[in-house]
Amino acid sequence: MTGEDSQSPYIGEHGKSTKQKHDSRTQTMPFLRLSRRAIAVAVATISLMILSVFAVWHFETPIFDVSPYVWVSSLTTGASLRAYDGETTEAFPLARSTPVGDKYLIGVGKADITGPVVEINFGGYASLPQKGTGLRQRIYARTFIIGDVSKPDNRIAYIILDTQSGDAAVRIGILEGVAALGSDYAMYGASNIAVTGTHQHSGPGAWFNYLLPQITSLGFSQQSYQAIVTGALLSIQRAHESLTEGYLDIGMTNITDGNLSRSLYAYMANPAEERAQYHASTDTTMTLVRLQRASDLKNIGVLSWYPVHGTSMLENNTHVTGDNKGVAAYLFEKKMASDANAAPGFVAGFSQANVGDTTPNVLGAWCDDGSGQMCSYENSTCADGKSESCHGRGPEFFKLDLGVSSCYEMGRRQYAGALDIYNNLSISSIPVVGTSVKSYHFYQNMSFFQFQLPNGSTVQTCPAALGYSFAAGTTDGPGAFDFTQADSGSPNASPLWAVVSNLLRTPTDEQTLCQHPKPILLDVGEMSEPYDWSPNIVDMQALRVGQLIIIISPSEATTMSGRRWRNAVHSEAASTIFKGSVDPVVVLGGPANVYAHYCATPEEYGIQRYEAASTLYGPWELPAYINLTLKNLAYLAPDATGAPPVGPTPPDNRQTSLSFISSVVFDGEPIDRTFGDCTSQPSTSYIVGDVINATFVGANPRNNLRLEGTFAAVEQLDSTGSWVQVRDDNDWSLVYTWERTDTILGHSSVVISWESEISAEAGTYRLRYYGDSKSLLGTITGFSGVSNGFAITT
Ligand SMILES: *[C@@H]1O[C@H](CO)[C@@H](O)[C@H](O)[C@H]1NC(C)=O
Ligand SMILES: *[C@@H]1O[C@H](CO)[C@@H](O)[C@H](O)[C@H]1NC(C)=O
Ligand SMILES: *[C@@H]1O[C@H](CO)[C@@H](O)[C@H](O)[C@H]1NC(C)=O
Ligand SMILES: *[C@@H]1O[C@H](CO)[C@@H](O)[C@H](O)[C@H]1NC(C)=O
Ligand SMILES: *[C@@H]1O[C@H](CO)[C@@H](O)[C@H](O)[C@H]1NC(C)=O
Ligand SMILES: *[C@@H]1O[C@H](CO)[C@@H](O)[C@H](O)[C@H]1NC(C)=O
Ligand SMILES: *[C@@H]1O[C@H](CO)[C@@H](O)[C@H](O)[C@H]1NC(C)=O
Ligand SMILES: *[C@@H]1O[C@H](CO)[C@@H](O)[C@H](O)[C@H]1NC(C)=O
Ligand SMILES: CC(=O)N[C@H]1CO[C@H](CO)[C@@H](O)[C@@H]1O
Repeated sequence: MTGEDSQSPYIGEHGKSTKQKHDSRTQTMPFLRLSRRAIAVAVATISLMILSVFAVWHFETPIFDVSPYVWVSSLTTGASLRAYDGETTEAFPLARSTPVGDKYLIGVGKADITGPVVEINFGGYASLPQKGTGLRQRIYARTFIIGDVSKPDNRIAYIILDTQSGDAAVRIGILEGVAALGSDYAMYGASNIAVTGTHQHSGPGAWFNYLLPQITSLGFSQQSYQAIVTGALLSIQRAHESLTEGYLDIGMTNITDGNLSRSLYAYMANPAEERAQYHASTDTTMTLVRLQRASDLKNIGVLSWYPVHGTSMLENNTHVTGDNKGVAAYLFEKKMASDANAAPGFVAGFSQANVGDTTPNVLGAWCDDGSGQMCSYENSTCADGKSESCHGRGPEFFKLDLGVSSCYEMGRRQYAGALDIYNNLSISSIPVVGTSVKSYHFYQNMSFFQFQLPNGSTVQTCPAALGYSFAAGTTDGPGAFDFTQADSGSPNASPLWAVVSNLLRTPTDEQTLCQHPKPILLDVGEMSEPYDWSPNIVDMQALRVGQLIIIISPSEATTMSGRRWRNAVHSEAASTIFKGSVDPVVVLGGPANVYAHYCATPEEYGIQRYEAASTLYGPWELPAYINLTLKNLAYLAPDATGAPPVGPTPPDNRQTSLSFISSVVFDGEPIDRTFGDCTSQPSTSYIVGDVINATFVGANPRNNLRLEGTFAAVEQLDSTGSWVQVRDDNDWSLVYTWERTDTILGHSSVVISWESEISAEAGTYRLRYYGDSKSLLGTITGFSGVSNGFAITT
């Protein structure tokens, strides 16, 4: 089968033998007569086959089990106001009613990035069976542009993607796209565009630049990649076109029920004196910046940072969502649509922070083996000594709805915290002052990068490698193999993986020593066939607006890593850039620009739980990131000129990536039916809170992503007798599910399911489905179908 996704340049034509290289590493490989490239292709294929076998064991049937539920009417209540958590900065200045900060150029933009919602593996859990079957909530790019009024070329563009992370391929695509927009956009580029991900785990994958995260998605999908890049560019254009003068104000709050440490055992390895400086084992502070335009003092957006994993939607969910941060943004934007102080087109950005060891599964990790026990503290195992039955529980886990209700609740908590801050900003805030807007960016090669620790010792980082505990996964998504966390490296662990790991690459002695005490499972940084498995080159970037400094992290920094990094920047910036004039506010955003897995502290690294096993560049990764950030901080000074050397160019694998993803062949209509026919009608009446379903003759949604549009809609009959659309794909309550019912004849069905909210108005409604079918000749034709009307009563 050929199609847009079937680029396989290394199969067949390039598969012939090339000259042998007999170094110490290839000699450990059993297939000496094959080229390394052929071996790599074979191994990649074998890995996929092995993974599919495991997949069949783990998931016998397509999973879909969304219990009807009614969510809290949180839009009006919110949480009670909480005291500001003073752990990061000084107290608020006095109350005021007019802006006192400096003026900046400000602009916000939002655009749809929802790629193929079916038949594509989700990015995040790296779980082969987790392929999309539909959509609960569209995902977005949200861009915040801030510029210097007097030097308008000095700008930053902070992009938040509802994706697992930033990525090297996506970043290159965005930079190319911005360059093509012409001279109006000449001030945006590598230095000042930050591409961050919310770290959700329920969106289409297959857009990653490097091979390792492509394995479960069967390679690279041009369609999935392009949806993100196109939407990100549109959000930049919208933000750029909305630029106007305005003010920035910072507020903070303490959201104590929004996260939990999922690796407390590792956290406790950090020095006691250091831990004693903090009241909790995760950061509970949300920092929020409000963008207020000067013309009418209306607010155009908010941009916040709060650390919590986007793993509320569980590994067995197969509907696209923005996870808890997607919910928070949805609720906030919806609330602002009727807020007198908010401008039309208000954009709410909920950005990820030092997320590494946090979990939204705040009730802790439990063994689903009938024992009623919590998982072990040290290595998150259950009575059988394995991690597979250990699962973190969200606040509404008992609903057994694949995480839907817990996700909504964890999003609501962040929304409520942000709203608290927002509502208080007119009373008190930290106004952003100092007109300069600065940034720097460079690429850093992490392979054997030597530098000095503050105590003078010289240490180095290493080529990327993943330890044994990587394969164990986490309590948010346990690994499918019998690896455990905090593994000593002499495993009873799956011999399969040991074999695959040796086939792939035996680490050099230098690498083994460098990564010590990590037992290396996958020496990904030294594997470049058929193309690089993981990044060795990372993006180092920081942005500054007034006294706000944003560290852009390529890795998921753990709680303590984020604190050390922020504190180091805070004290250096206070004494060098600001010279005591104003107290800097330092936040960390990521994972951004490239996905460089995790960043644990050296002490946590010694424990080798998942986060440390996934700290790619060895024990000194965090000190290296801090060294590189501080060394370049002077580029953020008001009078700074020039830029750091660009550094080595990372590989661009967009054209060379393998793909085993098949494209849509065709869609067929059952006899006597046409696309869009409603084959199962809703009842004639319901009570608010009921789940209302309709089934339609469907077609594959990959034929047309309907970006900026919708697959599903609820229409209400208004007083003039017209049908008005009142819900669409953006609404959490409206769920689109696609199912292939006959592969040979190309039949499929679509269920539109409205989990009507208790706040829904009484009235007459109907459900509509928008689809696009593909003929045998490849022509794609749009259609829509509608259900009978039904009444909702209170
Ligand atoms: C909001 O303002 C009130 C009164 O000044 C204060 O008590 C409360 O802590 C503030 N809340 C936040 C989130 O800043
Ligand atoms: C933040 O919340 C935690 C947990 O309730 C509490 O211990 C801490 O004192 C709060 N921080 C501040 C500054 O109030
Ligand atoms: C989904 O996974 C959770 C564990 O994380 C489990 O409790 C639940 O039973 C699973 N649901 C289905 C339908 O498999
Ligand atoms: C990165 O550094 C390693 C070790 O010094 C070197 O072998 C490699 O060529 C470098 N990569 C690039 C792209 O410069
Ligand atoms: C970073 O390391 C270099 C040596 O590579 C050293 O000269 C410098 O002092 C270090 N910077 C910081 C801030 O630790
Ligand atoms: C410097 O600190 C590192 C990390 O704590 C430690 O391993 C090393 O021994 C120290 N070096 C000296 C000279 O104290
Ligand atoms: C997990 O931790 C327990 C308790 O420390 C220990 O007995 C067990 O050996 C550990 N398992 C592995 C595989 O490391
Ligand atoms: C509605 O459709 C969904 C998705 O197919 C299904 O899980 C659910 O059971 C249906 N609910 C009702 C009330 O028919
Ligand atoms: C470390 C910490 O602050 N943990 C809190 C996380 O959230 C739960 C409730 O959801 C609290 O009970 C914990 O104290």
